[in-house]
Amino acid sequence: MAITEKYVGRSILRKEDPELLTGQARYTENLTAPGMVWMAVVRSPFAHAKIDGIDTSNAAAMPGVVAVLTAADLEVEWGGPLPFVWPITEDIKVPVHWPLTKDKARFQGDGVAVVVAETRAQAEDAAELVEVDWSPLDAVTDLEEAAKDGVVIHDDLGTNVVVHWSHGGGGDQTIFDTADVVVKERYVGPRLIPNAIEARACLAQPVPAMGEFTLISATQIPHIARVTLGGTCNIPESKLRVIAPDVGGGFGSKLNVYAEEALVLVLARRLKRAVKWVETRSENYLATTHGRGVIHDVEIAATKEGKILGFRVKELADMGAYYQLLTPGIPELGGWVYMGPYDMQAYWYEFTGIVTNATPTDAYRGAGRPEATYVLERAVDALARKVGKDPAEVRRISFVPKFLEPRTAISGLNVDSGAYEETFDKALEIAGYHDLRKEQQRRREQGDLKQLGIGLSSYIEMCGLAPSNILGALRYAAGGWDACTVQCLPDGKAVLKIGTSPHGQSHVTTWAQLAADTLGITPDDVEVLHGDTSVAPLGMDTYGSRSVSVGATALHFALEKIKDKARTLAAHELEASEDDLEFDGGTFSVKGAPDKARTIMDLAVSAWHAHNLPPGLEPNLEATAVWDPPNFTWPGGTHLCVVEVDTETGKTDILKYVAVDDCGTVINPMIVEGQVHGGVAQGIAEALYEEAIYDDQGNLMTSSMTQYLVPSATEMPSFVVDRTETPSTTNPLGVKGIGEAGTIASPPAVVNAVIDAIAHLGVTHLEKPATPERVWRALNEAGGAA
Ligand code: MCN
Repeated sequence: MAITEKYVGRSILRKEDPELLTGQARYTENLTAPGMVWMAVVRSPFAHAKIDGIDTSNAAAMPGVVAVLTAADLEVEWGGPLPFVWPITEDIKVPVHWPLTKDKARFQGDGVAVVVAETRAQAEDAAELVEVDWSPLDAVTDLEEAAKDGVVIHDDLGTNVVVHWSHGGGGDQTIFDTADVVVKERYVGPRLIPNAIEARACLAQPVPAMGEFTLISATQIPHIARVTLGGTCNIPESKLRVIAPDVGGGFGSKLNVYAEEALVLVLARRLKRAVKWVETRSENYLATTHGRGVIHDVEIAATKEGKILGFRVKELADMGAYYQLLTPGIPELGGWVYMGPYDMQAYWYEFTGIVTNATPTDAYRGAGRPEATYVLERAVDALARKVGKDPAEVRRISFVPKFLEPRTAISGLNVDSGAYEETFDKALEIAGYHDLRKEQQRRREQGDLKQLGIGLSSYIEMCGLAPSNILGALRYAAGGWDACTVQCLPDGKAVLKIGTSPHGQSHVTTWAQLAADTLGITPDDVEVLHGDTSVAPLGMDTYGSRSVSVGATALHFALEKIKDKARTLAAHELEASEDDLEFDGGTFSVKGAPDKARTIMDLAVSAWHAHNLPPGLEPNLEATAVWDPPNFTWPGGTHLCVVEVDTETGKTDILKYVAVDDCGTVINPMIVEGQVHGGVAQGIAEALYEEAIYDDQGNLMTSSMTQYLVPSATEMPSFVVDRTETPSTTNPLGVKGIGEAGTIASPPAVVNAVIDAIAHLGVTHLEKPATPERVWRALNEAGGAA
């Protein structure tokens, strides 16, 4: 008997959790290998300094030290520099990025040598004794200063201004000259430092006789790492297996291929021993990519009633000292969504990428889209103030009306579907918007010390990366497809080998729910294997909220293939025509004769013993599908934040946070809520707490959690999460991504709320993070402090 119960759409508990919650997870840091040695990296203490010489002798003499090697020593090992796969324009200038730098350090933390020793402590102690003869140079971390080329970071490029990309505009640009109202604003978005619970770690194991290597890495992208590291390290792809075991979060920072992964591989080859490296939290702050780091000049055009007509954006984006895997592609990704959910007639976006003496930037949850949403939603509030309207009203009259078929946006891409006013209305209703405005008015009139602010943020995002042909047109080196193999085993269970690589997103549970519904079994009967290029060789990994839209759709098509084959087999066994079979809940039955039936799992047994197969049918019930999406998916929604700002101290307390998102059809509501919770927490951190600060010598001042304020659960409000479901037209499941939505939507909701609380006291602008000090200063400057 097949199970007829349906699992999709239900909040079933995570299959991943028992292992994680009982300490049986396999993180890279827990893993070991026979004969393993440890690597430590010697990093530059200077942001910009010439290397006049390196003396390794003291370090080499330390107990347990196996090797001390510099860039010059390792030169012969490389097939090429570290991978950079997104040269977004033909004339982009590409800084050469080797795993260790030879001539000079270009950011604090740039690696110059490695020490390999029998233990981690021995390697780290000896690394401190590597003597580098430095000649410090002037450093530049300020974007506008760097653009002046007073200090040039890459001599061979001759400039720090490395790329200029423009969307090319959409609609009628004269609107910015003729509109009733044009509001111009400048917003500065500081760098953010990703803080996954597990820092990075990698372990390379060689099989010297075979020239083979296994790299175990805390990565989001085992498949992409395999292709690209093969090139950097001169290892044929067929000889390199990459395993991402349990990975403790990434938030985009592990969507990268790092120097340390390349280094452990070439050291394993050279030393013929397994080599391991584990990042310390301080190293994580310096050597793992940062996010954001942008300055935006924007103009929003509107009618005098506040109907938005156009948005024009010029962005400066901090690339850091080198490109990592995707660096200049990140602002470009945002370049397609600055129109948000609004029906505009004119659009312009351009950005200039600038190299600085700071850690390279790259993807950080949202990657370009939080930057876009932040400046648009801040500008919408500024516009509302200018025309004297309620910010809710300005949004409501500007939304694109509901559409259920693809619609071409002013930025030129096709949006799959959208119902922005529905999420908006729901958010306002849940929050009790009109009562909140009354309460705000009451406090204003009474001159309360604690003023109330209401912040809105309506957003869309472009995720489900991505149609390969569009990626190609955007000059990205890889495709955007994904894959899944389904094996139905004779014991009534199924195995899925999936191409995505979860690190907190619950793919094991979600994929099992989908498979269980088709196969007529329970999610517990489904084993989901991932994150190992030898087990699931086909895949493009996890980022860009793509896994459900692309990867689970590949599962859907693999299940369709299984059904097709099972139908043929069922017809054969039941001596019926395929057309006379009905399929429901994992069972084929003959129309009108429900007793004549075969479950898919019965047929898996038949396919296995192969005693009586139709001619030509292969003896297995197994299928692989590779799916390349025809479009992105476009979630949207409205977030609403209610804050209380203490006008004496500048401190903000969040009283209420309402998130109404639309990610199309939902597979597991509990997991979707969890994704929104995590994303909103990150966005609140961005809005109120987190900011990477460099001094004028390029020293990272926020180099640990004591200075870089990652909020804890106690700083978080209780979130009210709701949704609408407008199915995507991009895939047959109707799903859109949700992994980044919270981070994209929340920062402007929070900052708009803080400004809304004190705008009547003269504060109409604040930069992120809106710390108590920043708010207090702004209130004092405006003369509005209590
Ligand atoms: N889901 C669903 N129905 C939908 C959409 C999603 O049930 N319509 C559920 C599924 O369970 C799915 C999960 O939500 O497993 C996330 O799906 P999706 O939106 O496709 O996102 P990805 O799995 O591709 O995850 C990537 C995304 C990104 S880009 C970042 S950054 C991020 C994030 O997910 N980093 C995370 N969420 C994270 N969560 C954790 N715990 N840790 C991170 O590092």
